Amino acid sequence: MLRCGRHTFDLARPLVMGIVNVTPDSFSDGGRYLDAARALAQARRLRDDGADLVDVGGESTRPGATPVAEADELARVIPLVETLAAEGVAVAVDTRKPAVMRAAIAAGASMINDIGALAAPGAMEAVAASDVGVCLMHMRGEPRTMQKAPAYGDVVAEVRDFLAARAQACVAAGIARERIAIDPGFGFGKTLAHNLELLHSLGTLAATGYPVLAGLSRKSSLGELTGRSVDDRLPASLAAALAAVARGAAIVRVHDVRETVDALAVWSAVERGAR
Ligand code: 7PJ
Repeated sequence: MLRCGRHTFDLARPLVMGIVNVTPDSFSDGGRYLDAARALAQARRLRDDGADLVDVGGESTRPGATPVAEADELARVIPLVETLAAEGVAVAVDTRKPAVMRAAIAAGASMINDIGALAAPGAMEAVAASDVGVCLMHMRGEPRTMQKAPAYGDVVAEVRDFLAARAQACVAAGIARERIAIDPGFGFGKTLAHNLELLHSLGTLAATGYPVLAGLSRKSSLGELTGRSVDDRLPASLAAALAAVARGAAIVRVHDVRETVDALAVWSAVERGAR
């Protein structure tokens, strides 16, 4: 089970988290409203397509991205969380900022998805003071510079030990084990070789006992493997999602929810050996 506020998920079948980015349209004064309306429509579509969780993010964390101001992130994310939560959607909020976490939880969010694994001062306390779920992700460095020659001794052991330690710190801070998921953070300070080692050995992370979330959708590693541009990585993303689930991932974070749900329906039926 994974407990996320008023939503409790049975992990007997893999969960799908759909991605909604609330990104600014800077060349228009009406940008903020239009962006919000577009993000809401996208979130509803992902829900209708079968997403178990919708992940809302107001800060770009792609390699090379620069940080966003707290007020901007709040303005982008919170109205969307309020609307979706009121519609009964399980909303995850992708943020590293404690103030955004607190506002998101007050607005009805069910999960905090932190690429910084609650490292910011006050972040762990913000989650502990609530009953929402949390995804702890591993990242080496910072988005602006993280792809500049990341190096590890044993990437799988280092990522596992980091995540296990962060999860343990969360439990010590009063966050129940059933509220915690862990994520190796594909592409966050990792080369293609690192990502492949981590994906191949995802079972080592799953052996910690925490549900593992895998985010590979459209990522550049898939581009490196296939030679395809970001708009042309759906087949690669589906293969990556199935490979992750086959190695023990409990949750896949994807852009293409409808296609992923279909792929998982077939994969799961074969696993069961029955309809
Ligand atoms: C991830 C994420 C991921 C989690 C992003 C992108 C980059 N959160 N946020 N795991 N990736 N938990 O989607 O390409 O892999 S932003």
